[in-house]
Amino acid sequence: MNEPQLCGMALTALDRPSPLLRPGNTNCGGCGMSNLFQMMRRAVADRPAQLVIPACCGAVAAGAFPQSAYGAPTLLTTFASASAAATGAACVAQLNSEETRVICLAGDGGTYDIGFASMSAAAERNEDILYICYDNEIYGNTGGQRSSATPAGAVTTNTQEGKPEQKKDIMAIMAAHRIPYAASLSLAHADDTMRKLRLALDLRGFRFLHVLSPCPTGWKSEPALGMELVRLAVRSGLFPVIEVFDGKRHLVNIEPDFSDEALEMYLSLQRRFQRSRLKAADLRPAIDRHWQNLRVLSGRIVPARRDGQGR
Ligand SMILES: Cc1ncc(C[n+]2csc(CCOP(=O)(O)OP(=O)(O)O)c2C)c(N)n1
Ligand code: SF4
Ligand SMILES: [Mg+2]
Repeated sequence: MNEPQLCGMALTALDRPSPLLRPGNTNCGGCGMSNLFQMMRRAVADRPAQLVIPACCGAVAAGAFPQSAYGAPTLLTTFASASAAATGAACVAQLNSEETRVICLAGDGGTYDIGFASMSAAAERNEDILYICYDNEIYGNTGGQRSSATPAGAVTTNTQEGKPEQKKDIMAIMAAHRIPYAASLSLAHADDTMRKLRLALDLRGFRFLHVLSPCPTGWKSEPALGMELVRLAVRSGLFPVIEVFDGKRHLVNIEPDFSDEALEMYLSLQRRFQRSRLKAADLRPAIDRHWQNLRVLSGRIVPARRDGQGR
């Protein structure tokens, strides 16, 4: 008997029948993760690839078996087992002398919180995995609870007055694992993002990419404004676009202008910050401290500010 036609589902890492994430999936309009997949598709091109996705909106987007929105073989896992499953897939590819890129795609909940232990362990073992965290700063799939990636002041379903704690610095945490490559990606800066995606796909060992991923549903923002929000986050210095090689060599890829106007705009375009009435001046000291540290790490002299305080 013939095998059933699995509705165009990719069966091997060499299959690339259609986009990595097909249209008509369940993602909300304006979802940053959908944009990321369009860029990943172009970066992956004809490289053999396999996806590993723990619980998150990306897992729901796959749809119900035997259909799949993904144009690559996809393993959906529990939070805790994603990096372990990706390790297994990478080992099998190596044993079979296959060039398969194993891409683990997880949300901030799966990365910063619930899947952190196995992700950290895979990074420490330097497994041959490209791990991509799309960070919408919320547990989006379960209705919008806080994660440790949620920024201070953001209202979520379980931080009704705005989250009191700061966002974790995941790039510093991953750099401390001394993995071959860690980079933060701005979806609004396509050239830089495509370069980093291709580089990360071709490197070996554990590579970590951190993507700020607009979520109109959780951020209470207009779906059409996602890329503008990312641009404002980068311009204001809120989201540093950097890369770190072997946990040592730090490079700043996009220089912000540290505009308070951009920061105000970023806050005002998202209703999640409305209740805490956050202003640029509330965030600026922490942004300055973070950049001061990045300047030291990247070996750049800290330029004096006009007010003489240095940045
Ligand atoms: C161990 C465990 N705890 C909780 C859940 C419920 N759960 C499913 S998806 C999700 C949120 C995931 O958030 P994130 O990883 O940021 O992805 P997003 O939904 O934002 O895309 C949660 C809490 C679960 N599936 N397993
Ligand atoms: S809830 Fe947010 S992350 Fe999830 S599909 Fe919708 S826009 Fe995307
Ligand atoms: Mg999330």
